[in-house]
Amino acid sequence: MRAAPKAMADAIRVLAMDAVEQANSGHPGMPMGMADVATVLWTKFLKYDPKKPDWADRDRFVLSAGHGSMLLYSLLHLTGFKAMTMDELRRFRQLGSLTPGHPEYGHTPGVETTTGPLGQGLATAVGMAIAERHLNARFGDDLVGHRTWVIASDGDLMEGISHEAISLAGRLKLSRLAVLWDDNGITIDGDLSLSETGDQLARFKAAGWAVKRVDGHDHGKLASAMRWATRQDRPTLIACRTKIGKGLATLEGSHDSHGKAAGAAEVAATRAKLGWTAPPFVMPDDIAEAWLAAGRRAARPRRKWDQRLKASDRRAEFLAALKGELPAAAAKALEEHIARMVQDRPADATRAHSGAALSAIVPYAESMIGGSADLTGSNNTRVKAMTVLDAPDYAGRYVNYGVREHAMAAAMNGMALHGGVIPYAGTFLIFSDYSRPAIRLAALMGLRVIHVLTHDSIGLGEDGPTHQPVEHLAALRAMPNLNVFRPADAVETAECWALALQSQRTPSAMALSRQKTPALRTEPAKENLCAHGAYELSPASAKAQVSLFATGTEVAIALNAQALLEAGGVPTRVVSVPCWALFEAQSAAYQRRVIGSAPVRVAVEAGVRMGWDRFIGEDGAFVGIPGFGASAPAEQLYQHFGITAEAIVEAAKAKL
Ligand SMILES: Cc1ncc(C[n+]2csc(CCOP(=O)(O)OP(=O)(O)O)c2C)c(N)n1
Ligand SMILES: [Mg+2]
Repeated sequence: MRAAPKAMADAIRVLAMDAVEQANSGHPGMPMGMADVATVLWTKFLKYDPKKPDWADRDRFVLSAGHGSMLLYSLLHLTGFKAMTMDELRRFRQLGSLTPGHPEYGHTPGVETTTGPLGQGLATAVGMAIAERHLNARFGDDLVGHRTWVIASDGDLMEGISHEAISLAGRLKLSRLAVLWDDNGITIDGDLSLSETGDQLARFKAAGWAVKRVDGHDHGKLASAMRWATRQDRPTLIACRTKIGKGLATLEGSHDSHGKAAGAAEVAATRAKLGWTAPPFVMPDDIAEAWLAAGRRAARPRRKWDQRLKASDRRAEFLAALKGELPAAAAKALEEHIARMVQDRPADATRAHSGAALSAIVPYAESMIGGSADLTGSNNTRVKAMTVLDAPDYAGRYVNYGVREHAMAAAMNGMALHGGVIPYAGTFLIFSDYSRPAIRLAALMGLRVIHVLTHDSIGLGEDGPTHQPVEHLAALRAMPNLNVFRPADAVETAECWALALQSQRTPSAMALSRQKTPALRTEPAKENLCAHGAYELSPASAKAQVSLFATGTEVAIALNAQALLEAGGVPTRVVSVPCWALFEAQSAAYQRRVIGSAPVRVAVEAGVRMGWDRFIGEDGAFVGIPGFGASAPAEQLYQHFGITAEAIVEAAKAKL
């Protein structure tokens, strides 16, 4: 006997309820409420292959409401993702299981992105949809043609990032993006009306989406709505009217079903109500088989796709793009650029050096997709070879993200997750605060996403303290698995770009200056010196009495201080520290050598001291900024805040 769709949806309900019960922790309400929507999507529309979770042309499914993780884990188990055994469901939320509290990318096969912070999944999905359209334009329908489906909750849509994400998606007419909103009118504190009276459909419509509302428990109507979504020329929102905890004996529709175990009595009563007689973590054969059959059906398009790929004359190029390695020609172009910079010794802002490095690489690295949050001219992120990525021809490689830093950062995560493209984009360093939650997810997921963060200090001048980062380097450096680069000249900037592009499992933040700074690396090097994170740029004339540590534009100031100290008979060395995280990855012996044994250590950075004691010790001297900046020309500010060669000399001498 074939299992009915309702029974298939109930299978999700019961698994979610039982797993949360077993863990005595988790969120049964959302998976139970959205079980019907998910059943229709995963049995009739979603293109995926449980046997090959990373098949390139699969549809992307994003559970933006990550608290409903049991919905996704149940689907993965039921449709036949091998790793997701019943035992893993039984071990929901336990150490080392494939079923952590919220879905984690890279941890669980079939999980497309890490979700949990509400709104992130939705914005990430926008990036996936951008990548899909771009690669479709580059490689054609034969190789790339899939959809991105999102399940989002009230909370996802209340978050500010949702505004940025949906307006960007609407502007780009991302017709392959569909959002299934769990329109249950409930959040944790109770009725949605406690905190929301807005009209989501009107909001999405205003942003350029096609919208529809359906009964989220009516499989027929859901299927019609999803079919409708696949025929639109713009992104689509389907408001699925649901009851949270649908099926629960007494808690159905109540916010009490959002985030805790229902309790033994409720679970028993619910089993009775659903007519579900199987014990926990046992799936009746007919239902198990119906789900596995759905998984096999969903995978059918893959065999045809495999044949098309085999026959394609773009096969090698396509696979290389997916692999994400930089073409040899691009690496070579960057090396030649570095050699040129050593010769030419340009004195300019490091943001300009970054633009020059990009001009050298981008023509040879077709997978790189640039952009800026409305600061293109300031970030130097667009090179001549790039045309704009936009509807209807998505072949361009430059995204006008608009003033949407948060969605930009999340969209870049989506692009990197999608694969086939290498995203980078710019804003001011100060506004990394606006994109930080997405940067954190990139670090957690281990994604190659490159943030170009210009105007990196008081050196930006007259825009004043609202625009002058002081704590941002420290704050970003605190984040695990994020490489924060602050290069000092053209050569270091190009070296840092090389490192960022090579770091396939680590995002990068490039802190770049607005103001000019002289060329410092004027001798050819045998290797990428920035790869060590810190290195001795200029040795002392004799046994060093003073070690100066500096980053970015302050390295040149430290070199001037070194000249003054040396002239005064104090042997002094200068260490450039372009990337703390890479320095921490060096051997202990290398670290000791670079920190050195000079009795006096001084660090120079136009920011707060936090963290610098690692280099200079508690009794070291710090030349930087203890508080906020000020509005004035850059040179005056460096004088005003005492970040000068003379001040460094004084600080060193006071310790000698
Ligand atoms: C950025 C962020 N803030 C807060 C939370 C904690 N949180 C998890 S779910 C939720 C809201 C629940 O309402 P809804 O999104 O409608 O989900 P439902 O209860 O309907 O499943 C909150 C505040 C979070 N996960 N992310
Ligand atoms: Mg809700």
